[in-house]
Amino acid sequence: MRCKLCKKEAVIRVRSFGIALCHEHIVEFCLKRVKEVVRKYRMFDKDSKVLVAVSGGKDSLVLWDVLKRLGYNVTALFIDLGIMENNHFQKARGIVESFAEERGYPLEVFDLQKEYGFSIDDVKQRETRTICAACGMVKRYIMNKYAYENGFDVLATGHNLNDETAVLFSNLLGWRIGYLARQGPVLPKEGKFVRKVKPLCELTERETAVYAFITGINFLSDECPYSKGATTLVYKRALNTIEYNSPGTKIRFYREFLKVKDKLFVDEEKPKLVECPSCGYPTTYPPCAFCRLRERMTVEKVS
Ligand code: Q46
Ligand code: ZN
Ligand code: ZN
Repeated sequence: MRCKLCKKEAVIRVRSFGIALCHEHIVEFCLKRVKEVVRKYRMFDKDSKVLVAVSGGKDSLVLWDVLKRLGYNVTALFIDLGIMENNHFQKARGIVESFAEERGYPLEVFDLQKEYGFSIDDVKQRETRTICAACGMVKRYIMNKYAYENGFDVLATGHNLNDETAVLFSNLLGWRIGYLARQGPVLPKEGKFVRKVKPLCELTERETAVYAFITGINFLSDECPYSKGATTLVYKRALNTIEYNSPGTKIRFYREFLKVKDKLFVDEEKPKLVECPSCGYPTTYPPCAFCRLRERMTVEKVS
């Protein structure tokens, strides 16, 4: 298999485009795709202050690296959630810190335990609900608050095409109109909710993996110990099977959805946002979910 552009030995077949690329040109391909996506969806520009949420996993580190190489004004935020099983967050934090140090990229670390007095392990021990729902809510709250209070114009996350199409597939199967109306690579700013973007939304998991491998990105390959049985995996597998038989399906599915979405899906039941009396951030049911969780965690610790 030879590279379409330079005829050197290829390392990947980009099936959706029907081309094979060598190690140099797949890196170029990823950079170009992100640059085009950022421009096409008007995510941000060279003057914007961008905060990238990093977890130590492949995609967020790839995103951070790609945006730096493209010359954007980027700072990364790592949230230490305090998940101790398998030393998960210790390992993740070490990887992110070394990544930043080796490349001279700016990094901020937010320690949940230090700042709020509880960790995700505490929540897991004391709450009966699914831990990922609580953890996801905590992460979204902190990322948004951090971005808002530190003057960032936009918050970027490492969701790739596989993630986006899996969510889209699941929302379509359940006809979740409100979610469909809101899904997309850009979520505009709304009051104290900062603008949120997904610059990797047109790159597949395989493409980001090859990018990470070729550019020498050392990432945390262990899954979070609490992630077992995520339902999106089922949708990802189904879409991979379809993609294998009909290359290009995923990217068409996503792009065509974005073209028709505003005509087909109207979020008529969009919940009204009010200010949380405790922290001042927007919520649908005050006090906000974060403040309620924080209250429960602190009260239970004291008693
Ligand atoms: S960190 Fe948190 Fe994830 Fe772990 S507990 Fe679930 S949501 S799986 S991306
Ligand atoms: Zn080449
Ligand atoms: Zn609140």
